[in-house]
Amino acid sequence: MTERFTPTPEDKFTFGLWTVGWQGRDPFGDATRPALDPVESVRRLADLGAYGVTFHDDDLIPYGARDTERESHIKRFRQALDATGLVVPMATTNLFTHPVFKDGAFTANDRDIRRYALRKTVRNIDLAVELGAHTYVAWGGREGAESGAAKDVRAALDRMKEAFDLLGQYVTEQGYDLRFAIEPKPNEPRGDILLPTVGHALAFIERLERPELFGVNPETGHEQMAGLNFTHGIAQALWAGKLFHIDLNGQSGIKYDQDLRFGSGNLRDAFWLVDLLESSDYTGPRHFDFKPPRTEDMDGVWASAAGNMRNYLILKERSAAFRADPEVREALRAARLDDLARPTAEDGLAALLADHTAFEDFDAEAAGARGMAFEHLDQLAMDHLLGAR
Ligand SMILES: [Mn+2]
Repeated sequence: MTERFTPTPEDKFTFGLWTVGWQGRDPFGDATRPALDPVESVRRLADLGAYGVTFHDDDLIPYGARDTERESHIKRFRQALDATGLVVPMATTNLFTHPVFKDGAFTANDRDIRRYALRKTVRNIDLAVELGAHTYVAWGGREGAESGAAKDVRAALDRMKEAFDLLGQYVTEQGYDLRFAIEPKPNEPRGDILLPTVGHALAFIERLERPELFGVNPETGHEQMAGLNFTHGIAQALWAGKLFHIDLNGQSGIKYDQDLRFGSGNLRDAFWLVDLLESSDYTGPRHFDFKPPRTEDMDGVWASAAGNMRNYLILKERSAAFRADPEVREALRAARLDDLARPTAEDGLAALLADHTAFEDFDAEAAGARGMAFEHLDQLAMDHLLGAR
């Protein structure tokens, strides 16, 4: 492995315990790998050069564990963190595995289940803060429906807002330095999931009591499952000041959630994503939410985990080379990116309306005949991405 693609904690790569710990159980087949001790995951990820780990409450503490058992799981995990220097920048709640959540958690039709879901979340928020997390992810995997009359979507959104307002109130009253990142997904496991895309989530956040505490945690595959351009979604989240966290993985087009290692599937979009992220003011973790395919044994799991980071670093180098290339700079000018960055009417509305060159004397035929030179620019990007320059 080339030295320059070896990750270090400064790269801020993080992994969910549920990623390397996935045993390969899918709707059609049993587990193909043994259970993985979270302590082992922490050690192996540290050895690979990761910066941190993240968890759902039930990844760390088996569902239904007694308090004393719970404490001993937390203690072992904390000792592994201390021994390796790995941090916990983010945590989240499992509100989807147990049958109680079959119709959702914060938007379940049953009120007592909604109250239970909030208490389960609050309990894990306390643990997240104890372990040093500053971001709390909320993926509403079961918040949705398979049929029309079963879910009054407007009432469900009222309940979703109520839940997030209560959680915002809780962290504020506790004085926690913790922000929430809502993770959109269009479907799976529900037929249709509420807040299906980055755009839906951004619009929802503005209706909350404390919108400043809420941002998004977009996942590569989730946007691509909806046929959307992931990098454009990330750009809009950045533009809105709402990119609080990010889930990187790979996905081949519009199909089931593949959770392939980062760089698989749409490689061109992965290139543009790294290009965007590295030129942005996002300083948070580069979090991988992937599943090592169930064909792999444990050696394959660690190879897959390492591949995420290696691909990111390769793309980061390719993007830097693209941006530094004098021919690219010239091509960007030819494509008039500098013109796009310039306000359309910095002279004001009155001056625009009085400007005959803007309309009366404007030669739309000549302007319409001008080439945009985008293909040359894109080929330069391809050359850099493929290592041909
Ligand atoms: Mn996924």
